[in-house]
Amino acid sequence: MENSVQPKERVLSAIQPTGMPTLGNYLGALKNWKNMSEDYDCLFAVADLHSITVRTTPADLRRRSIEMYAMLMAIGLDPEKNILFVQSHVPAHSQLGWILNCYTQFGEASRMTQFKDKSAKHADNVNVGLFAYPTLMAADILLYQTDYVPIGEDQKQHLELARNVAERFNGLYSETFKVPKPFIGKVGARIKSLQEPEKKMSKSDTNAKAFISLADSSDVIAKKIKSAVTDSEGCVRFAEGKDGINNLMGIYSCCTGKTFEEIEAEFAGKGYGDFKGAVAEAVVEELRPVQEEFARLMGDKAYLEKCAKEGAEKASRIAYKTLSKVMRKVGFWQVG
Ligand code: ATP
Ligand code: LTN
Repeated sequence: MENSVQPKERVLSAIQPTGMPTLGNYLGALKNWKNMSEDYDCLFAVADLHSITVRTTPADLRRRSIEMYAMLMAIGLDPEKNILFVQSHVPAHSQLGWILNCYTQFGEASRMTQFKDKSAKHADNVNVGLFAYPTLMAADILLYQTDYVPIGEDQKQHLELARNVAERFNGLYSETFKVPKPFIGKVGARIKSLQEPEKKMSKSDTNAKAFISLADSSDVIAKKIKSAVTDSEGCVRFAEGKDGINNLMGIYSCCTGKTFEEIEAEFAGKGYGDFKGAVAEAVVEELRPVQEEFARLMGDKAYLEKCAKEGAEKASRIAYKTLSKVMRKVGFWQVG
């Protein structure tokens, strides 16, 4: 229908500034963000409030937040076309997060596997924020009446909780929140650790050989891929029990656009050495333009600040509409 301009559907996602993003974050999340940014009305956030659930130093938090913001722009997200903002710059997130805590059951939050994993990993600091992490994430999403949330598979359970909380609130009062849907890319959804390929690649892994950081040089990338754990079969094919090779095939496929069949044909009769060399080259080529743009942006802090300020203003305008509706429905005394 030529004459009716449909409003674009809305997309929101966020990433924690807990370190330089990894190839897993990039292929599983950020690249999808870029792909969606043309066709949807998008908001992307640096989830700094979430990142203090794990202890960090003030200097690291500040630097990593700036770096993550610059990285969003470096992967090609345009601050004029998308809303790029930092979560703590929009207080409505904390405000709605608190309210949603009161509409989420202790039992359902206790079932979150990320909470169980993170409390085992940081046994000396199992704080209430870690437990309430998914309700703050629900607030991030629900404030913007979001249609789709691009995430890696590890966040599916959190999104399910956000949907349940939204439905519960809508049922108790009246239609307030749009119930969001997950958007999970096919291949990059779960990039694995290079050292323990049964685990996901994670930027907070203590073993730097397990992940490729978007800041790694070509040499470092090649070395890490060369030392990736594989198996003794010596044949490049996707199969059960070949987690290491499956993972490298996934990475190669994401970077080159080739299917698994094409990759198997390309490396038929060749060893893992050849294959790893090709994977390294493909990753280096994929990351080169991102790294160059990142370096340029980090040299212009004033511009980054200006964009973050404008992003927060645009996000706040949308967020406060939902927040005031929620506050009215709950029954808070509203004056003025
Ligand atoms: P941390 O190690 O600090 O817990 P993380 O590397 O797991 O962090 P997050 O900031 O929690 O990354 O996630 C950012 C986005 O990247 C999320 O959408 C998440 O689903 C996605 N993601 C994280 N790790 C992977 C991975 N290995 N493969 C694919 N997607 C991933
Ligand atoms: N919990 C997510 C980061 C995150 C997020 C969000 C993702 C915070 N708020 C809202 C999507 C939508 C993570 O750890 N990957």
